[in-house]
Amino acid sequence: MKNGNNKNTVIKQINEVLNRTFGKTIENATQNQLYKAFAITVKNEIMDKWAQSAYTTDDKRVYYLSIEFLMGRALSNNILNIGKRKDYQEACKQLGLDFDSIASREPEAGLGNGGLGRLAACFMDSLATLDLPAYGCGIRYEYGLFRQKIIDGQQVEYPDTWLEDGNVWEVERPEERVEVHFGGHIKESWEGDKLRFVHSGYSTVHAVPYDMPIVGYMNDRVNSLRLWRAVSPKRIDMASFNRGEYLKAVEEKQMAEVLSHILYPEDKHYEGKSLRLKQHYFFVSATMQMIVARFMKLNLPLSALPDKAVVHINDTHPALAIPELMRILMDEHGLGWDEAWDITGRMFAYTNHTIMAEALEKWPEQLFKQILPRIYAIVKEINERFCGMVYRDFPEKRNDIHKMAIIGYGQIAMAPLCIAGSYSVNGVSALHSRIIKEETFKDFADVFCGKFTNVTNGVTHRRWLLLSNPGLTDLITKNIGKDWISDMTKIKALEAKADDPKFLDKFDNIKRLNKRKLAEYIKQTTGIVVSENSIFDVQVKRLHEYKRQLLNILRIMYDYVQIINEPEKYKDAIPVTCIFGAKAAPGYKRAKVIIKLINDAADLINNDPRVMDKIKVVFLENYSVSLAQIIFPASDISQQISTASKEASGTGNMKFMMNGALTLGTMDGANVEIYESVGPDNIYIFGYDAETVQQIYKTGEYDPTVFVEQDYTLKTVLNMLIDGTLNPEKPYLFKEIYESLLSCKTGMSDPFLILGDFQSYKAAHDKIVKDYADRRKWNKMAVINVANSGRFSSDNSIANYNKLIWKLK
Ligand code: 26W
Repeated sequence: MKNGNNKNTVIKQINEVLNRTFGKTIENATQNQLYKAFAITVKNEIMDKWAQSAYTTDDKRVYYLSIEFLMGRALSNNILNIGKRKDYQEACKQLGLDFDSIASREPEAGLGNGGLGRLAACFMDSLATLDLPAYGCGIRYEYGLFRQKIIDGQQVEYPDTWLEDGNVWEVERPEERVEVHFGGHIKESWEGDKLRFVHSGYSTVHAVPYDMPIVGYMNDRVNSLRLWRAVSPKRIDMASFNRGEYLKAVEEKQMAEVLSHILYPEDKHYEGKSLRLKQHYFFVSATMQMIVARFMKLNLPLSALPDKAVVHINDTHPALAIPELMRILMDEHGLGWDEAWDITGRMFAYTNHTIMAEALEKWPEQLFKQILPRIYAIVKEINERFCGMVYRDFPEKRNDIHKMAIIGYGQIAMAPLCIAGSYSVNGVSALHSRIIKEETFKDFADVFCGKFTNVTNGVTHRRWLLLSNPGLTDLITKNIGKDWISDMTKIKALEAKADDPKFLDKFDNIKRLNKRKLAEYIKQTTGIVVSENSIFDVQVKRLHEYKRQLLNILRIMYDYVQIINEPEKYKDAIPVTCIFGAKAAPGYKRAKVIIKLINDAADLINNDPRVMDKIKVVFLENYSVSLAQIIFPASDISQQISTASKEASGTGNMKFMMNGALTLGTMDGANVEIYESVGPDNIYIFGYDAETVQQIYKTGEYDPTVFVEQDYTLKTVLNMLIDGTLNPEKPYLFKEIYESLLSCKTGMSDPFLILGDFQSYKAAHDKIVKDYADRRKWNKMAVINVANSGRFSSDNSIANYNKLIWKLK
């Protein structure tokens, strides 16, 4: 069919949907109705393929279990993946509609905190595109990650009511509902020669699945993201109601349904809360029941289950899937322990996403026992057998068993459970995988040496390049053909253009247009006017001390002091726009103070005429997937400045690289692999490496005061934190930050080593700004980055997972 026809078909379909659903026409529909009509039209187009993919094959599948899926908006992405972008755009043009504005009506599915949740979303996209049978399984939170506003420089949280106006994409499947049991007691009884466990006195929650389509790129596969909602089996309690106790009448119902109400906004800080534990068990129990029930329909012996299903555990949050499968196999299907453990041990693979001690999940034993009595008994048995095995088979490790035990000191540790119960354990970058194998989980690696492996993270270039940066996408295709889109390794061919001046000018122009768009957004949302000729220097990610936004803002303040001290020297300098975006966990006080500091410094610097507009500092509120899609294409510098060894991988670094921003970073996480890919001339590396950091931690040899004594300007900058310059009304606000940076004598020195890395960071930043002046050279470096970003496509990561771990057809 010719394009014109396709366009007309789209118009006709949309009109029909508008008419049937809302009794409206394109002329009199609201923007919201238009969005829904577009979404329904697209959904109708994929329904056939969805039905085919979901129910027609018996092939082995991967179930990707994750407590978070940070999906972002679906409309444009789905249109892109079914290959109808042009048709929809042209239809809009003919109708005089602004497609982007209609698409922006879609409430964003923000069911995740950051890296881990967004990775799960990119992986879903790649699984479908690589035509692999996969299910994403998680929780249908009624409220996603909070919306952030900045009021008086401070973060204020608002609820994310993404489902308020319905969700066009989801399909509720009440007929596939399962029961999940909490609390109660376990009684053992003998049935012939079999010991049986009878669970009674429990309370029941219904898990109702809601499926969302995951559309593969230009193929026939549509996988499902299955999100479970908690529903109480009880209606209101009429006995209480009749007594006039109205609150009590609904209490039990509400207690059950609260399980899928909110996403915990803590990123890397684990707290042993009972609601969270219930959330974990809720969705893994529902998922494992579903997997076994589907398998039973195949009429195969249970020992063949691992040939039909592999369960991937995204960090330890879904760890209880392991004992839950044991429970189902033993208590519901009558298998003995050894047989059940053999099946279980062949079904699970676990990815670790962080080595931060405070993020490693441990549940209080008493709480666990009370909420999940049967699962507790199973975990206890797993632990005893595991410790017994180490004792017997690894005599040289007998003294280390207490460090490896799943249960100890009144707590139940999830990482050891995952390692013991999975056939594969991986980290998310080469460096991180080495650290977990050689340090964090060294004892386990000694016992299970073959289990440990690496799969470096990746991001979907469909969302992060094709969708976000159509200008660059077209330029690439015009120059190297379109094959790179389906095989991202082929983007390497772009390197041949890195010396072509005409090409570089076009590349530069695209960046400029993207910067203009972001500049408009900045002006609209913050009122700050920034120049598209300035360097867009960006740090967007969760706010965490180890990610060191503090290092960035201190360096900005340092530049500020230099400019006002020596205006002559800087009058011709290229202006820099420093852009931040970051949410802080609501209970993370220090992170919130850092947000306040960035905003107070921004106020000071942006409004000081002596700065001559050489620096602008912008904090964009509510950093989210959709905002990220505007930011990456417009960035020149990608700040990836974590204390080496702390960032497991990072994935923002890859999105920046794909869009031609140069990395200013430490040798941490995937930065190391970016460095290897682009070579030392096309990246800016500074600071202590992971080994040095570990060495400092071991010896305790770190004295930050030395760095300050050597540098008068740095002293001035630090004093600004306590002398009221930043906030005359509340001069004490940043005192704790000041003290944390300098403390050393007390043995409480700054574990993030900010002042230790300061000088080399500042030097690297000065160099990067200087290099920007030579635009040909700069653009050449940027193009080399784009050309080498192929290995960081999540298609590559998923291909590796499949080759090394899942082995699906
Ligand atoms: C229970 C508290 C909690 C919550 C979230 C603990 C741990 C997490 C996540 C594992 C944190 C996370 O998002 N980690 C990030 O995972 C990304 C994807 O692999 C990596 O790129 C980031 O480096 C890592 O910080």
